[in-house]
Amino acid sequence: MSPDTVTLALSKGRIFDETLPLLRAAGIEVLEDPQTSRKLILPTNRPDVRVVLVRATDVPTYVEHGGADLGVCGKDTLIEHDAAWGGAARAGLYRPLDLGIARCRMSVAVPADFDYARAVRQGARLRVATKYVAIAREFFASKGVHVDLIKLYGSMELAPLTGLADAIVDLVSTGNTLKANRLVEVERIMDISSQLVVRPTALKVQGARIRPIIDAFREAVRARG
Ligand code: PRT
Ligand code: MG
Repeated sequence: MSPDTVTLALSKGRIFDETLPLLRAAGIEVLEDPQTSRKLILPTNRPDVRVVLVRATDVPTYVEHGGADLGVCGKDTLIEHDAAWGGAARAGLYRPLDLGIARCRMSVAVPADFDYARAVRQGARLRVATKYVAIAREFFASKGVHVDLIKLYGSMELAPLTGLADAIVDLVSTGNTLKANRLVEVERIMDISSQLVVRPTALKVQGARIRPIIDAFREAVRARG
C-alpha cells in the first residue's frame, strides 16, 4: 500500500450511504457510485484518499492487516471479529469513534406462538439460530439459559419457520422483517451502531492525513447530535 495514499474500507449499502455525509464533512467526495459502478476501488476528489468496497464482515480484517488504513463497520461485526480471535479487543484495531450511523439493535425473536418466557422459566434447552454466535453465546450464558447455537450466514428469520430453531438472534431496525415472518422480539440484547476503526501503525505513519479525517468525522457526529 502506498505510504502517501489513505485507503478507507466501506461496505456497500447502508454503511457506504451513511458514511458519505461524514466524508463530505471532511472535504472528501467519492467520485463513483457503487450502485452503478462495478469498481471495487473508488477514487475521491482527493488524490491521496481512496475507498475500497468490501463485505461488511471483512472490514476489520482489511484494516487490521493493511488492506485498508481505516474503515467503518457495525459494532456487531466488531464483537464477532474480536471473538473469532480470542475475545479481547484486537490491538491491531484502534476504535476512536462511534459514528452513530447504521443504527439498529441485536435482539432475540421467536415465532408468535412460542412461549419464550415459559421456556426460559422451565430451564428448557433452546435451539438458537444466528450469524452472531459470540454475542448470542455471551447473552444466554449471562442469563443462565442453555442453548444450542446453530450458525447461519443469512436469512435467520427462516430458521424458526422451518423447525430448524426455536429462536433467532438477529439485527432489527424497523421490525418489518420480523413482522413479515410472524416473529416477535422477546429480548433486546444491545443497541448497535457503526464504529470508525483505524490501524494503529497507519495512524503512526499517515497521521497527518488520517487525524484530520477522524477530527472532521468527530465534529460532524457531534454537530448532528
Ligand atoms: O449483507 P451482507 O451479507 O453483505 O453483509 P451484512 O449483512 O453484514 O451487511 P449489511 O450492509 O447488510 O449491514 C452492515 C451493517 O449495518 C450491520 O453489520 C449492522 O451493523 C448495520 N445494520 C443496521 C443492519 C441493519 N440495520 C439491519 N436492519 N444490518 C442488517 N439489517 C438486516 C437484519 O439482519 C434483518 O435481516 O435487516 C433486516 C431487519 O431489518 P428491519 O428493518 O426489517 O427490522
Ligand atoms: Mg445484510
